[in-house]
Amino acid sequence: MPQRAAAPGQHPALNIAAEEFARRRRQLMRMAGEDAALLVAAAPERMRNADAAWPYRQDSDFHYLTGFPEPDAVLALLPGRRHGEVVLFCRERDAERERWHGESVGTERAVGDYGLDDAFPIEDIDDILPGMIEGRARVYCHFGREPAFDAQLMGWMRRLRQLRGGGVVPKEFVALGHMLHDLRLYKSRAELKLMREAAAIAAEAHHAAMRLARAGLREYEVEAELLRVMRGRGAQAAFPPIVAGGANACVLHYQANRAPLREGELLLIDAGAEVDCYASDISRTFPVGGCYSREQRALYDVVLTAQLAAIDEVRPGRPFNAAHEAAVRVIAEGLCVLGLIEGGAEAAVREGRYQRFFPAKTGHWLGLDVHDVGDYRVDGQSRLLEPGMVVTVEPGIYVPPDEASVPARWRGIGIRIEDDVAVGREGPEVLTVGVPKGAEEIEALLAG
Ligand SMILES: [Mn+2]
Repeated sequence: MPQRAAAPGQHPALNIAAEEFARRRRQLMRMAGEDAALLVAAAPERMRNADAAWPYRQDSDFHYLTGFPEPDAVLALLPGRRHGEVVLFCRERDAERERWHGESVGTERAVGDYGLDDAFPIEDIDDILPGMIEGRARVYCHFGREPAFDAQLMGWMRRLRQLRGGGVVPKEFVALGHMLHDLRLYKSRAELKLMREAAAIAAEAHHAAMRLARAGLREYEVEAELLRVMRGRGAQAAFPPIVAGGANACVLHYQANRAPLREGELLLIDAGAEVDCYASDISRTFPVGGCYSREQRALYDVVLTAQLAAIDEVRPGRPFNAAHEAAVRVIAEGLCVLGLIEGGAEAAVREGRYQRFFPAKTGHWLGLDVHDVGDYRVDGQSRLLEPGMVVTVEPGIYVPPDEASVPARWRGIGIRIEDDVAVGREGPEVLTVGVPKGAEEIEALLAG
């Protein structure tokens, strides 16, 4: 990926200042302690077939700590090291390679542009890194994820032992995830800014999709419209969009996107944009043809009421799970009132009978990953929300097309409404306000 020279203190092509990346690394080193080493690898390039690679996406942890965009790189954090604590191993510049694959950053520019202390060619890592780890008590890294990295790590330990006089091998390997992922859970102002941008672009894409969708089109034509808007704004899709007409909406992770849209059916779209590696995630469900039927509208209003009740729980001090519990209550009540489940709502919740129509959870952390990192429970208890955390709120009702326990008119209706919500000091901040979700607002938009 070509890199322009960066303005001082600023990453090239990034909205997050070099100082913020440096702060994250310092925080992590402080948590790990003076006698630790931390190793984080870039995402490997993955081949689709022969010499055609899958589109490259940097590893989120590596990005979080460096902003460095290339594969074939390893970050070593070495707290207290006299010659520099922050060391990157990366590709050296190579004219022949660049002729085929484009410009790379190279060790020289990496130091200046990314605020590192030192950079070495990745080819030399086996010779250099073991000596840097020597004498440290603990190594923090991910293991059991990338077989190639696991093997490399063991190789470095073997080398360490072979150092002149016999090197001191670290006593402990510690999983880096817990510490690092806890940092990633709290979004900074700059991160929230990127997430608002990712949300705004996804909102625009949903708008365009709503305007385009009509009977006779294929689901993939609507998908193309979503992608057109996202790519047109310089963003990527954060995940393959779900464009699910009619009963396809009852398949929670529907991927085929090739059925024709039919008049009178609902269309569920779940699509998000990614901006500088930060994701958004929006779902809307609207009628092909412009008007909700009576049954569709009844279920839609239940889901919307549940979603609003759940969003209201996204506040500092509330447990993560409170939003889900609020949504479950509203959905169970709604399903009872409409006669889709028998008996009282309380019993339906207690016995889990609502799960036949709402089998999912109401949300997840959102950030660099769509299903972002971070523990949902602490000491067995649902984690309390704090300012800077971001969650999705996405209740739904899905009546399977073969659900014999309900009258036929309800069958095959699938509805999800999803917004991205930041925990603000004052309360919930909905990042995805750009797309209407009231049934009448949506009908007005479709009529326009
Ligand atoms: Mn989601």
